Amino acid sequence: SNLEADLRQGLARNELLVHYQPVVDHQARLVGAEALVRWRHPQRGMISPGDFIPLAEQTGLILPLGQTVLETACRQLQRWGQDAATAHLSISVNVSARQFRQPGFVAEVLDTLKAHRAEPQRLKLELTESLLLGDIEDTIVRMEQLKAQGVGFALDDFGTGYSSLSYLKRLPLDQIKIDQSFVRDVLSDPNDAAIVRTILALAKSLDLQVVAEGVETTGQLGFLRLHGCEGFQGYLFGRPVPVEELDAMLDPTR
Ligand code: G
Ligand code: G
Ligand code: MN
Ligand code: NA
Repeated sequence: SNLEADLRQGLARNELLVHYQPVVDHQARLVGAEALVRWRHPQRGMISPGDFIPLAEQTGLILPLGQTVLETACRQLQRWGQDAATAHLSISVNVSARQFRQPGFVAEVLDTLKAHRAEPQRLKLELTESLLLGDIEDTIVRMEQLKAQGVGFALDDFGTGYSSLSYLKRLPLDQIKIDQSFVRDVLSDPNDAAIVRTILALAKSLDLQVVAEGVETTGQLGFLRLHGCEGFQGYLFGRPVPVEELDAMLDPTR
């Protein structure tokens, strides 16, 4: 398709860039950021990933695209690592199934960390429940290989997929991210409130960190905190922004 040729060219011309959305703790302190890819198309302007990630997955362009995002994130981790004020920050990177299943994935991630002198402990990979539907043994092996070097894992969009609770127990996860669709109406929809409370209790009993996504109001934040949530992401704390804007939020004098 037209868009496919455009995307191929866009990758070659460095039109893909990464924005960062803040992730904060229970005291609203910045603990890290999620890397979210953007495409600055020369004619169409900024294109959001929802409009090209599916195409990238179909065509295999997700492999070079994913590698570009990973390199950008590792470069940023190395920069933050140089400064005591930012050395604690982590970056979460979304990983597509096709990327994760490619034979060289583990080596590619470790090589990229090493090449950019980024600390593996500061990198989190976000997997989705649909990715877990594949070969579970293979998934665990890959995760363990990366975890052995310090890389962390989050289960993204939690609650929207089909992952069974036995998977959740077997996988070496560090964190689950409550999907924003449950957070949106958590104050008005008793079902969403029950789901969110259940996810938080489950995470606690499995000793998993939780990040609630799509937090837009102090009311939602209050509910989440009341039920033990300790990590938050959403417009209340900040939209995805270029890294310069995130740095300015950290230190307004810089
Ligand atoms: O950023 P946005 O606000 O529009 O993201 C839309 C979707 O695109 C999300 O589901 C997100 O997980 C996905 N996405 C964003 N960046 C990346 C990326 O670098 N790799 C993959 N695989 N998905 C991404
Ligand atoms: O699917 P994933 O969770 O990786 O992607 C996060 C998506 O959610 C991105 O598209 C991001 O722009 C969007 N997002 C982040 N915070 C908020 C928020 O507070 N409200 C809404 N509506 N969307 C958000
Ligand atoms: Mn995500
Ligand atoms: Na999500």
